[in-house]
Amino acid sequence: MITLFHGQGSCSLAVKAALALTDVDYQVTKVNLGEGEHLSDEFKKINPLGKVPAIEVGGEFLTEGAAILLHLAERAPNAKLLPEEGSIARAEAYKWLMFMYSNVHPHYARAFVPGRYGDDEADVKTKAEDALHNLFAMIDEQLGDNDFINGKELSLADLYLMVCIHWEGVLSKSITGTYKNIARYKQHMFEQPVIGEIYRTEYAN
Ligand SMILES: N[C@@H](CCC(=O)N[C@@H](CS)C(=O)NCC(=O)O)C(=O)O
Repeated sequence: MITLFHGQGSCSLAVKAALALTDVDYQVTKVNLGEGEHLSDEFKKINPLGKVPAIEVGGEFLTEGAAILLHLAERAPNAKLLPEEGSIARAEAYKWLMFMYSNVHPHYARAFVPGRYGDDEADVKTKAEDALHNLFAMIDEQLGDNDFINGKELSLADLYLMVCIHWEGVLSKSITGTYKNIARYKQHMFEQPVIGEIYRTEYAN
């Protein structure tokens, strides 16, 4: 049994989607970010950084979304969350996963909570939004006619990209209103039964 510590609407949605795509036994424990539960002493025993996602597996805690996703892909190979081991396609999937985690996510953090990153919040947010649009323009180009970020097959990188698109409401210029390949991609992802359901039910309870 895996327990996912999940913040509603947060990057841990990628892990929630990955778990739902596998045959792994899991349960979700909600961490209310709005009420600061992630900053409690109790949660900091799970992740000293006070961030979601985290999973508990076999009495051990694992943090960092990318590490968790990669672990799930290894643990549930039947779910085919990554292309064939050793292939260039798999390396490309890693690249896009890291692209989201190390480029896109940090700029979103600045757009969501600019006051953490500088005294001139408007300036921090504007620069973050500009950087995000540069990154999404690259993603839009990569998507081209592809159904998924890596080409024809879904991979872990898509699960994280969906979260990054889902956050577009914090931006003054929307992503799906600006990039037509991304808009088509989002629609296509919503039509995937498991992923569509995860997003449709995320705010249901
Ligand atoms: N590098 C971490 C970043 C996790 C992260 O930033 N999580 C956000 C939610 S998307 C969070 O818990 N934020 C709470 C806070 O920073 O106060 C990972 O990829 O797991």
